[in-house]
Amino acid sequence: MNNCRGCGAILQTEKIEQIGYTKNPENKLCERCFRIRNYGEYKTIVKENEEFIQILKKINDTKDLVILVIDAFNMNKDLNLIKDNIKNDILLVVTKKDILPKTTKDEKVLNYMEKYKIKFKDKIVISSNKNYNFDKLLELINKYKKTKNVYVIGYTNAGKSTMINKIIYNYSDNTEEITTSILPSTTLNEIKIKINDELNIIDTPGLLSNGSIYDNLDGKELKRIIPKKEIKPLSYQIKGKQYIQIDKYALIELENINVIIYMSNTLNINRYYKKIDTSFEEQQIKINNEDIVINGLGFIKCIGVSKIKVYTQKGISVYTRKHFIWYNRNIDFWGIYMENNELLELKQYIIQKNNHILEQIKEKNNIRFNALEYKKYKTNIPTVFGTITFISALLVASKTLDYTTTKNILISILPAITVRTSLKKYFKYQRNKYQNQYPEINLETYNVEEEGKIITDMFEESFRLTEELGSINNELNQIKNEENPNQIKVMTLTRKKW
Ligand SMILES: Nc1nc2c(ncn2[C@@H]2O[C@H](COP(=O)(O)OP(=O)(O)OP(=O)(O)O)[C@@H](O)[C@H]2O)c(=O)[nH]1
Ligand SMILES: [Mg+2]
Repeated sequence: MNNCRGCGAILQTEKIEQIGYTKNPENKLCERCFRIRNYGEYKTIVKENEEFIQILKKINDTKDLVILVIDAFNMNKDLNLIKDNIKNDILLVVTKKDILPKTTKDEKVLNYMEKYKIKFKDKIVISSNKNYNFDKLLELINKYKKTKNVYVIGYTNAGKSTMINKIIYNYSDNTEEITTSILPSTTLNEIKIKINDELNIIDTPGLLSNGSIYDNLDGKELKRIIPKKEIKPLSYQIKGKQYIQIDKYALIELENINVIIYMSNTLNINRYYKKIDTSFEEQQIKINNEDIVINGLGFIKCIGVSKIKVYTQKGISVYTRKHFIWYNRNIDFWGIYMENNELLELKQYIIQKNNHILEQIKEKNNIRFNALEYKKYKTNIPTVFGTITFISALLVASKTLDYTTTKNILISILPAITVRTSLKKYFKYQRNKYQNQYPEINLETYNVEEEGKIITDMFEESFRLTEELGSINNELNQIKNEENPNQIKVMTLTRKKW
């Protein structure tokens, strides 16, 4: 009997419920692959890691190059199973880059992989969906392969088969296609694909991750949990005790900490100020500027030191790791405060970079935003707070409003007023400055009515600016960790506040 060309299972005509079943032994695909491809119907298969370990051992007996595929969004806690069983040369491929925020740099992602303590021949970041970096990938495969055969291994759902399909499509006359799907254990056995006379790529079934949320879910739910495109992170500043409910999958109890949630944007994520009842199992975690990973669901970047309670279904693995993403798009403004001489060089670099961006902005003959200059015009928060408190006190005293309403109004308008007042001051300064530089444009025509629009423009520019400066921010954060943690403060205001 032949193997199914979609999943590798041995074709059989006897047992409908078992893998590899097909009505007609002449078929190239089993019934399950046919249904996944033509009707998007998923059938879960329960596999054991033991089978996979046998495959690893077999690979270990060869000299063949191994490509280890890791899902950038759903990385593993460790890779001990692979480390213990494979001594071949390994090329590391981190895939699904398209899901990470655009500002995430490949280099940073690859450096992060050092934590696995495996000596890779080389490392590369790709995206099969965006066909990103495949020429380079093929170059590396050709450079490091010792024989014609190259094995592709990794955890289930990492994107191994999708990557191989892209290689076939890009570089081969072969028209075969391996079955891929959102369900774990899509590939069931080895599948050898001839790319050209010099190269065969061998797909393998994926390892199962312990305690993954994937295990308990059907195809429909997996589609909601697994992000398909760039995730837009959600930021929360938690004051006191608050609760964040992540759809029906998790509840998190937080206290005095800032968090940024990196999860699929199709999930319903809500913040509550009162305790929510849950039948889920509690896990307590001490956090010191780390990520919390909920296996399969995503991760939460925690900025601060605190104790956190995570409630999930029994058996789901929840653990901490060092921050994976240093910068998120939701940050509107940030100011850098540096005192130390050792950081002067870096400061120079920022100013240069900033000037370069300013040059580009000037080219457009427009009033735009400069984060470093804006810093000088930032309104002092205590001043605004004091003013508003005074007005509120008057309102409460004159019985116009009650205390709670006043407090809520205060909290909701304070950040907006602070930023707006600062922007107005900054805007005025910019107008004068640019009027001198560009006498031919009559900046006075930007009157009060238009100011709103211009401020919006400035925000747009500031998003781009912060994105550019985000990469510098990475470096700053690293220096901050290694040197003195108090030397740099990063001030953030989130877009949501507006
Ligand atoms: N966004 C995004 N999704 C991807 C990418 N590559 C694969 N996927 C998706 O990830 C899921 C799993 O892909 P597969 O190629 O079947 O994964 P696999 O590693 O072969 O999984 P098993 O065969 O179960 O071991 C599918 O829903 C793919 O569409 C990518 O580059 N970007
Ligand atoms: Mg597969």
